[in-house]
Amino acid sequence: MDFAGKHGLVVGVANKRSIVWAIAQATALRGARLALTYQGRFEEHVNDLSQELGHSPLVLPCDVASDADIDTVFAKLDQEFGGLDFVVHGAAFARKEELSEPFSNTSREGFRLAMDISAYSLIALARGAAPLMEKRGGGSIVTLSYLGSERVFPNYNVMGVAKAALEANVRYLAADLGPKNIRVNAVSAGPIKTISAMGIGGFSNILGVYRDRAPLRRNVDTIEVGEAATFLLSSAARGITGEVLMVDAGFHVTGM
Ligand code: IMJ
Repeated sequence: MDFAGKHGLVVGVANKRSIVWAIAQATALRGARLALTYQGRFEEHVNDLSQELGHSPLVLPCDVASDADIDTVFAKLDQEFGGLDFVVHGAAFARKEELSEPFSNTSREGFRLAMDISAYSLIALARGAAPLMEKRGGGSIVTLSYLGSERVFPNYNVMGVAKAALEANVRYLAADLGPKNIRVNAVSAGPIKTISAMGIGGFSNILGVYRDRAPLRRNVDTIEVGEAATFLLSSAARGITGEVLMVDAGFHVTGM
């Protein structure tokens, strides 16, 4: 899996525990030049982290809820990279209330926000990336999902609905952009203690249940999720699109 001469955009890095940070490291290590975007409050962290990557990465602000921000990012990438080979999407957000109250209390605004940030943003990024990828004869887009898209997990609530929409986005984008040789896939990771797990009631218990029941009898880490994503981004996966690749130590196959 060689990324020499390849250019990638990585959206959704919060800190060094982020799954997308592991993907950034894995691709940069194999030769990719990256642009990392950050959402407002993560500027310092992402700036500091970027210095650990090779190939002088670009670091740009991007609120995925803003079409103007997204337009600015792709204009800059066109200028600096002259095209784009891959995109890594790891943006997700739901309000605290939606992740703690009964699901039937999900508010209209909470639903809209979770869908906008966690699902719609993949469509907006794919649309922006497509013309730059066409200049390279194609590209690969990878997003991050979770089994809560198909099964009910306590408190995952509106994020489960947003991940279901995200996985449907993967299939529809794969069909739409496939003729341009642009592939679109997701990695569905097992639970990992990242900033996205912070303040989630009973998260240690969830990790324990996965460890006990998963065929591999352990949890996964960001390095192995990063390497699976790197595979999907690489030419080794050139025949794969519209897929959701489970990286969860096999947990999803278990019945009881
Ligand atoms: C999140 C909530 C409830 C159960 C959960 C999770 N399980 C897992 C997660 C079982 C694995 C983490 N996950 C897969 C997510 O997609 C998390 C998304 C998320 C997390 C937060 C926390 C802080 C906040 N908003 C959030 N929005 C989305 O304010």
